[in-house]
Amino acid sequence: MAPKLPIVDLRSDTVTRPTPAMRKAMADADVGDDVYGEDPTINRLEEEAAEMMGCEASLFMPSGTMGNQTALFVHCRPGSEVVVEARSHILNYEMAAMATISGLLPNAIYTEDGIMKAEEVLAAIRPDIYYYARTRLVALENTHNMAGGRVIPLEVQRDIQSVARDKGLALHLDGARIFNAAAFLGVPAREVAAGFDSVMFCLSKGLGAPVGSMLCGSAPFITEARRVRKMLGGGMRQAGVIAAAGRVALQEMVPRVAEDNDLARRLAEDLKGVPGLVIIVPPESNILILTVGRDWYGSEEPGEDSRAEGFVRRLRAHGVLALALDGVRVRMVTHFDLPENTVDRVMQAVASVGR
Ligand code: TLP
Repeated sequence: MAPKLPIVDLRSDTVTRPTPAMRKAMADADVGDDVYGEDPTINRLEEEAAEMMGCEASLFMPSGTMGNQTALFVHCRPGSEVVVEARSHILNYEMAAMATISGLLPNAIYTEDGIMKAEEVLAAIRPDIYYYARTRLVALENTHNMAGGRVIPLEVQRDIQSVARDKGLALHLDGARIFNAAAFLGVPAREVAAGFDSVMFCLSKGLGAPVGSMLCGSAPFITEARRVRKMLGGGMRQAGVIAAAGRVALQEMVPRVAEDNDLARRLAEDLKGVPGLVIIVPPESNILILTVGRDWYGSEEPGEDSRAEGFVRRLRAHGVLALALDGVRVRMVTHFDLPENTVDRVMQAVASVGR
């Protein structure tokens, strides 16, 4: 591994740098033109990813967003609806792509904890009356990023899948951090991926690859997805140089994501004793979201516009980076590229910024 970052960068698990093994694999990669299907490293990565998800085939994507949006485009027709949880990434952080690219409307279900129940999904599905849009797809997010990294239990997924199947809907999983979910549940990732028509997961989040996500599904689905990826400008050429890092990510980094989940849990244990900070849910994976109390971290300084931003700015002065999500919520995400003493560093920083 490269020397640990001197700062404690908890803004996201996307901030990790490729490991020495990844850099070596990148330098040594066999490559070809992937638009002709001739990049051997990409072809191997696609086989390995499909196998891990228990799918027939997979496709190397430049980003998770392109993976999700390609899946929606292939599964749906313009003018139809997609059932999503209200805080999902697909709805909130993909620049309205489902509307602009695929002509889709979200049908958002508001939940307390980020976990939709089968009855709620059933109630959201439009009846077959001519003046309604057709509901075409249900998308789940596991782990659920903005719900504090919550893991959707497998039985909840199965219940939703059975409702969706019954109604003839397609099912997509945004599994950007599927390996963190699998580690929490103590099952192989293919069990979390089971029962979906398509699954997207990221190589560039907790697994440390510099670029890339995988879209997995049946062979006919992936054939279509390959066309859509090209249409979106995502056809890549000798991208085996980056796929090589993705292969190392799958081989070497998957087994260790449980450590990231554990670090988030230990961080929460210590932070929950701090007055003025409330952890929204005990972390199940590598994401921790807390709310910042006004009395403790409210700012009198000019130009500071929110407690969360004020808190984050003060932490930064102590070498700890976190992400202000809105006026009151702050996110911290654990990953392998953090120093050994991360919990101590965070606690020291928090102690020095308090009232
Ligand atoms: N999430 C990123 C940012 O977009 C906020 C992060 O730091 O968490 N699905 C989920 C659940 C995600 O969390 C993300 C990225 C994506 C999809 C999109 O992946 P990319 O960034 O590769 O397009």
